[in-house]
Amino acid sequence: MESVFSTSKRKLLLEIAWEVCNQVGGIYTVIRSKVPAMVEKWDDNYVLLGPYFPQKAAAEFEPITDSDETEIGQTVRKMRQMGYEVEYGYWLVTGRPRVVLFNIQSIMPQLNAIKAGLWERHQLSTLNIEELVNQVIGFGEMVRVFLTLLADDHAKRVDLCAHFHEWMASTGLPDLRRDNVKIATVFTTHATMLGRYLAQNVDGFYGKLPFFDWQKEAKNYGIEAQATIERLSALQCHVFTTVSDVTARECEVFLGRNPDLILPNGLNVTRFAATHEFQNLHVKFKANIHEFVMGHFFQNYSFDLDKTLYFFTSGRFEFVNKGYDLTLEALARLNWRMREANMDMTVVMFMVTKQPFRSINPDVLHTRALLDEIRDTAKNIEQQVGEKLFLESAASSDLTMPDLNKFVDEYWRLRLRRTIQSWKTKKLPSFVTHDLVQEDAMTDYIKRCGLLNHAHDRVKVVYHPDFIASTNPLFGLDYGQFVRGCHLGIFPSYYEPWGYTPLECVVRGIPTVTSDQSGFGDFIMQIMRDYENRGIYVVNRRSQTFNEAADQLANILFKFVRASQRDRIMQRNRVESIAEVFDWSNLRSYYDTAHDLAVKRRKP
Ligand code: G6P
Ligand code: 1S3
Repeated sequence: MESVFSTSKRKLLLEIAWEVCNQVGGIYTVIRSKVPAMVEKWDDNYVLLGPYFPQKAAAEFEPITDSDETEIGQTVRKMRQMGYEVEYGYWLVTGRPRVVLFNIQSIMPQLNAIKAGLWERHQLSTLNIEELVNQVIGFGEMVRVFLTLLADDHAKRVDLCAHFHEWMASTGLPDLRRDNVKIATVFTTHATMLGRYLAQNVDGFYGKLPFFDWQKEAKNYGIEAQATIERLSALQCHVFTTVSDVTARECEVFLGRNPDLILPNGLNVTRFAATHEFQNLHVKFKANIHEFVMGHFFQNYSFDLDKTLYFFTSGRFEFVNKGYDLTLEALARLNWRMREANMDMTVVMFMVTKQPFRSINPDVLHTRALLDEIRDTAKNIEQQVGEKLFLESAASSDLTMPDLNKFVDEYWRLRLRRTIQSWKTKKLPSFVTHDLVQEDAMTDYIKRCGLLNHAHDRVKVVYHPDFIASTNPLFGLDYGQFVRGCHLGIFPSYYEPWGYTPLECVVRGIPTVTSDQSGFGDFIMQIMRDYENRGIYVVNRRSQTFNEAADQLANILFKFVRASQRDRIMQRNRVESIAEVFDWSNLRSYYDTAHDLAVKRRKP
């Protein structure tokens, strides 16, 4: 599509998000991974605006100290002269774009006046809002001031387009339109607040969707301010977009406008020149997971690690929305079917999320430490035997193999025996790795469906209530490495506007389960026919009951555990080969269309 930006003027694109230099969730991934593709097209004419949190920014922000006479540099100076605290510099991520970060504290004294104005002009009620919404309003106002100054001074010479992500960035948008500021606006919602709450709390949410009264529900859940900001932004921007057709269906009901465009999410995909390299990484990181599994389970009973598969799920603790209930239900059915079929395979399922905990469970840490001790002792014995065998062999004229036992001295024999003795226990391997502050829906469901890690269970469960990070002593892997070490990612979400987790498996060559109620699953069904053959399984949660969907998922898993190693290797190759579809160099074009359309609508 040919750009509609006027040819004589330079173009400047600003993207605004609460998660610029401030990682909270999925929007950070969208913005950060997209930077290289944006910079490739826009070069210096691409700038990001975000909030300034010194501790978070310290690691990824570098200030520009030289005098800067660009439009952005001039506007930053002007705002500072007005008394606002504004940081201006580079975001130290691949692509190194310019960023302007607003210190919200510097506008807080004016907060009440800003809120009164929002009520007067837009009937936005901010009574009893939580602290986060106060901060968001402060941020939105600073963004509004900045864009107004920028447009007043430079719109004659530069075509401006501002792209707002989510309500947390857009409280200033309605006033930009009201004041007729010369800037084209795009608003992308990455979910709807009401959808998120209602899907989690109302049975049969999708069937009831057309009949919800947004105002009544917003009041009911105490999210009037958030829902109203979302609605005002959707209604008043030049171009309204969301991340999937799935979320588009909610927009009309909750926000009163159908999205103009769908902007699917991508990643910055780097592929290896030789395919065996990612397969080798799978083997390498699987070895770390083997270590954890040995430490965790083998103190009580053992199983063949060559016949063990690692499944996992990961995401925020939205038990129903993320489909953790369905996953556990299907695993219980899989366990039963594997036992019935007398299978000698073992599945270890990692449920990775974030819940309040006091510390890693001391027993789990202790058994892990004892396993390390056994390894050290074995190494010492190996060294001792090796040296003595060498000396005896060199000195001997006898060709028979000496008795190796006599090379191990009493000290090491005893030490090995004692460590093994204190390691072995009759206690069942715990299904949760941390000492939780309180039991939760996950522990309840695990107990209810009897996945308690008995020796006879073919499916074992490890609930890890903390996100995976390389500093974590249990695995010593970062999240990407952990994904590579596993065999299958399971994400049959019930509410998921897009869902990066299955895509993060695909780009690492790991097969994955998603659902037709997730934006990613819906998208893959639209663009690909043989997705299942390629290692992307889509659970039907749109027209099936919970019970039917659990059966479908159990069937998928059962088929997966019966596949041969050769089949798994080939499937990993096939899934990895589609990664490029999701590279931003391909998906950026959706954003280009949105920006072109916004400018066209601002000055038809
Ligand atoms: C990769 C390696 C193979 C290895 C296999 C294990 O493909 O290149 O050498 O045998 O992974 O696969 P599995 O599915 O059993 O973990
Ligand atoms: C949202 O983050 P979430 O996990 O709260 O935005 C993400 C990026 O668009 C999206 O992947 C996810 O489904 C949404 O829910």
